[in-house]
Amino acid sequence: MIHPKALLDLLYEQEIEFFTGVPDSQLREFCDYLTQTLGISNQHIVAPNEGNAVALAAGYHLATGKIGMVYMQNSGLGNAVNPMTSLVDPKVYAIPLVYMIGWRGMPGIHDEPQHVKQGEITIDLLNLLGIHSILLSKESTIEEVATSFQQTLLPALKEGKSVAFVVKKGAFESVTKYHHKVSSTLSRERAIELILQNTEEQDAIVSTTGKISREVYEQREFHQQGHNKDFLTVGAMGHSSMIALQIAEQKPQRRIWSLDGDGAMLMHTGALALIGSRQPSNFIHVLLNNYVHESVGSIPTVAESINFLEIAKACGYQAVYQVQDEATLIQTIQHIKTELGPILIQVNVSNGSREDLGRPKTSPIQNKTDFMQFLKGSR
Ligand SMILES: Cc1ncc(C[n+]2csc(CCOP(=O)(O)OP(=O)(O)O)c2C)c(N)n1
Repeated sequence: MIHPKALLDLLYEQEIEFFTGVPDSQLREFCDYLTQTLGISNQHIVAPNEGNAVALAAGYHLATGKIGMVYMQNSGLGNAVNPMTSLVDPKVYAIPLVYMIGWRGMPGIHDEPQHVKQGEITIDLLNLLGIHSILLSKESTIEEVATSFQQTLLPALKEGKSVAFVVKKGAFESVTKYHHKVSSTLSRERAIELILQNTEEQDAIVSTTGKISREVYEQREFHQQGHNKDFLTVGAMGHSSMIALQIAEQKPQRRIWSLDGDGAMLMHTGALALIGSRQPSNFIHVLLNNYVHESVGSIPTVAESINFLEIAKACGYQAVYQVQDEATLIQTIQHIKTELGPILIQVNVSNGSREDLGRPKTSPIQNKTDFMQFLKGSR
């Protein structure tokens, strides 16, 4: 195992002192240590998406001549491939970067369905991208990592190529957990429970990636309601509101609830502009805002420094609401029953979740089949 400090020291020796990315649970110790040591600063920026992080590190290099590090879960490679191939690649600007990539869905290790394909192709994809990588695992020592870094990664960086640390589960020693304080006392799961219990028979739910979808699933189990009204966007972070938008347009007689997180909404904020421009009157966007990427730790998003309500209004949403207690949430849900969308309800929720939160037991295909059957019922 490697202590995050030892790895950071190794990077500092090479003057790698700029860090940006989107957090991952498999990189939790590293991200926590980084945030504790550097805060959110001009040395450490949490990017809206992984492609943005690559571009930030490219800008850093242009301005300083130095190399930056981009951290991400391997699912973020999808967001990053475009700037990796058409910006920093040696065939374009040859801007060297060091990636740190959490390897979910590693073949041979059980993981959730959304990680399986990406896990299978991660190493091949890095090879295709021409990125030299070294594996960090439970068995790794910092001495070995330092040697491989010197022997294989450093020469590639000097040629303008990018390199990667690919991180298996348990590679990092534990550190003090970073916790970002949020003032709300309403839990995200309770807010989800209240929403699900106050929707109408024909309403459909599309929930975002991470614990929001897990909590939707658990609340349906708890209330013995079945899962056919909910589409759980288990992967494709940041895209669930677009799934919801098209369902709303194709099923105008139903109300469609898009349950989003602040991290997900920031990842692809252009979605708000499209929702506003399409004007679906049956679309209710719920932002469960805890100001952090809670599903993978407690690293903050930039949600605290922006106003989602104003953004939604400017994009053309018909009405926007902000709530932070149970009574107001219920009142708002009742109130909007006669209102036309698109509507945004920002629910300020606390930062945290149940230790024993489960994972969906139905497969994604089963979820899709049941949900489509439910939607068939009426327009
Ligand atoms: C493209 C991509 N990057 C990163 C992840 C890892 N990931 C899963 S959930 C999550 C955090 C989501 O944060 P937010 O939308 O604010 O919801 P919260 O967990 O705080 O409720 C992250 C970073 C992912 N699944 N996909």
